[in-house]
Amino acid sequence: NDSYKSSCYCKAHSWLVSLILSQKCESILKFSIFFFFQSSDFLFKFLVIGNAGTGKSCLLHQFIEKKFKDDSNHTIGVEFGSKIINVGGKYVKLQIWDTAGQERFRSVTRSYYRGAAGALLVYDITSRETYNALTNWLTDARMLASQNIVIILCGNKKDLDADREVTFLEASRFAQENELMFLETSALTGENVEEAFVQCARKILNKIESGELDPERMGSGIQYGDAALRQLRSPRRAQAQSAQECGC
Ligand SMILES: Nc1nc2c(ncn2[C@@H]2O[C@H](COP(=O)(O)OP(=O)(O)O)[C@@H](O)[C@H]2O)c(=O)[nH]1
Ligand SMILES: [Mg+2]
Repeated sequence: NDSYKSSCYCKAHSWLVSLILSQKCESILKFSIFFFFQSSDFLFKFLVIGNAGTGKSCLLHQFIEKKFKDDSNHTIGVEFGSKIINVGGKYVKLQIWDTAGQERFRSVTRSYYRGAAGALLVYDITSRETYNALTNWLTDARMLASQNIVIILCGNKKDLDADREVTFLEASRFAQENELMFLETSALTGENVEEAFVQCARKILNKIESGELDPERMGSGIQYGDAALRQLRSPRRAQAQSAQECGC
């Protein structure tokens, strides 16, 4: 009976080893490598704001999944998405919040805005009404998130040029006057979608590097990622810190 048990253990063990070595485990291994080694330097909270129907959920979906979300349900959508991007050699994890229908009732809460570092402010190039609403969205973002929030204006549905109601020139003037970056995007074709998020993240990084933004300030919408924390905990920094603490 004992020898039967040990042969079973032996078989289970060799099965486990062969499973680990088999190709089936390749994806698990890849995932673990990504999980353990692709750590981020920073984490930014992002918002996607603008009138309902402008394509905010589709932009988020296109950015995360790299495909167009073609079910047109407004309320059921991605409410939250996150993605790590490489910006000039730094890994930045974006935590992106989508209003997911709340904008219809103008009940986007204060907590939704709180501590956001960046935002995509979206209008629809085929709808002047959505463009006219931009000032209100902008006021809310600057008042409820932060005066320093970095905003990129996105004129979405660029693919529907024939139905355009807002010219590129007009919107770029608005962006300039209000210190916004500006791009026309298409969540349908994917044009400029990744660029919008990356440009916004790059501007935030530049502001951190120039000292204009302090990631350690409460509510900055920025956190150090695990890679940066490892650097912060490096021996040289620890030495400097202990020297400061002991007053030598
Ligand atoms: N042609 C075109 N349609 C789009 C684009 N983005 C979104 N839509 C459509 O616009 C509608 C509203 O999109 P949705 O993402 O739900 O808007 P939200 O309410 O701002 O989140 C949907 O029917 C989408 O299919 C785009 O870039 N081009
Ligand atoms: Mg939506």
